[in-house]
Amino acid sequence: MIRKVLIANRGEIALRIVRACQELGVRAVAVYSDADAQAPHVREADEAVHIGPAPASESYLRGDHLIAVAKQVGADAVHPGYGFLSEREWFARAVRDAGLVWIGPPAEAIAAMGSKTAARTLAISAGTPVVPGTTEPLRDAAEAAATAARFGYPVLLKAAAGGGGKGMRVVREESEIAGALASAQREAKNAFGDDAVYVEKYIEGPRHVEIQVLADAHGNCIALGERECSIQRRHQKMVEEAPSVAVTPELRQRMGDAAVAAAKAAGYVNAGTCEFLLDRHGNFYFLEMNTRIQVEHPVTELVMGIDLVQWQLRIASGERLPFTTSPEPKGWAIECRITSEDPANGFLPSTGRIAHLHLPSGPGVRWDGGIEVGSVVGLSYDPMLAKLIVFAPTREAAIARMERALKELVIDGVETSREFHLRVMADADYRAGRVDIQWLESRLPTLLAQQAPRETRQAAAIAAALLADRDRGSRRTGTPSGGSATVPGHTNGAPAPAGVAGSWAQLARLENLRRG
Ligand code: MV4
Repeated sequence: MIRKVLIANRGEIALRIVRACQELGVRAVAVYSDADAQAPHVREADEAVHIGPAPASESYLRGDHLIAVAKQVGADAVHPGYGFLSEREWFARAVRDAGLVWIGPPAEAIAAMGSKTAARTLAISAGTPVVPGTTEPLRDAAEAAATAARFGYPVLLKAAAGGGGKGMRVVREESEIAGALASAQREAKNAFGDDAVYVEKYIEGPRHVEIQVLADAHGNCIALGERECSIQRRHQKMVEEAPSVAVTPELRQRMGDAAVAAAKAAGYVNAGTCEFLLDRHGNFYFLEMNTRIQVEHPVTELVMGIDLVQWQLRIASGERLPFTTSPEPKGWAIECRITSEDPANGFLPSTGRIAHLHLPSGPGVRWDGGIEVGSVVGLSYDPMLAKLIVFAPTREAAIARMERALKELVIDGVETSREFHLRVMADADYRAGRVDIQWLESRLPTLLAQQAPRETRQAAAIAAALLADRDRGSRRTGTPSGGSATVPGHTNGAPAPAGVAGSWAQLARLENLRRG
């Protein structure tokens, strides 16, 4: 049995893991850099250990140090979260070699899925459909041309060690292939220290649909339905849903079986995700397997009614899965990744101190966050501040609920993606489910044109903060200081002095604007 877990991560996922530990009666040990001394994941954990300066390379990425800390505090297991060291084979191995339980898949499964060509070979051996293409690296331009001709243009050159789109080149005709091969190899060498590049048929305009799997150490492996992840920009997902409008129960069954077969071929244990491309004709192709808990896991939790992070701990403790067949999703869940980025400014990361924060709540709303008032948002880590997740009986109701929750949300102090997410929710294509992996980037001009100027948005957030503060003040004193302003949700009391009342009215107009 696991009694104490060291959480080798930060932010919202560290807090998410703390919560799972506490509900299971397991002690949670947080670690923190200089930048995170006051962070919520540190305060909520049962213990916390300082691990170094802000740069991740000197704190959250120091694997050997993290293992030493785990031993020191008497932890018996390590949870890596996502990002950082979560998919480093050597770290999983070092944790195991230190006599600690690794809350994740075996190091061998991480290694097998780490190489895209090895993952393709495994999938093929399991009978899981992959995109037509090769599994051997290309030797030269002549071989590239011959192979591309065999599969037919357009083709996609991909780095064998790849991921995140690095070392990838679309080639539409033979005249481009030599140049594309050279640049893909150069980029792959720089990014991964390995210049191996192979060929796939290029699939035009597919959706990105992934299947959650859960495997125990006793040979049971089940699929937990799909997530629709097509709404992404530069390989960063912005909105995820479960289920997908494009997946029928029959397709879900086939994709689930294919994912389970691939996971079993890799000797997979714990939570993992098989990524697929789904084309317009309903054909699906295995791309790769993510050997970690993913950012978007909550949408699966909500429609499947299970706690994936708790199951990660239970599986690592040797528990058996209680089901042998895949459950069907119930209802609809949508997640918006709330980032400290300014969509109006090329999604430039925004920094600052959270001055005011009002979190949405009410029916079907979940906030997985890592910030609070006073949090300093810097540039040392990923700009994702939190995930806003909603759950409702139908997709239409879930979209309405997300719009309502985004309107309730106030973050003052940094630029965020909140308004942008409101525009996505209002978009006709999005509402009709007409999206693919190119949709968001092609729709950006339209979505950005609807955005209010930055000054207006900032002023509106400040207005919300002032109105909230006024309402708190009137509750404390029992003598409302408000004026004649009427804002839904903001009760106003007795008339205020004339000049002040006018200011409140202006603030109220700004607040209405903020709510879209
Ligand atoms: C593809 C593809 C089209 N055809 N493979 C992007 C990163 C890596 N995980 C695989 N990727 C893709 N592989 C073939 N044969 C299109 C993409 C792709 C993509 C995939 C999933 C989610 C977002 C994407 C954005 C651009 C390209």
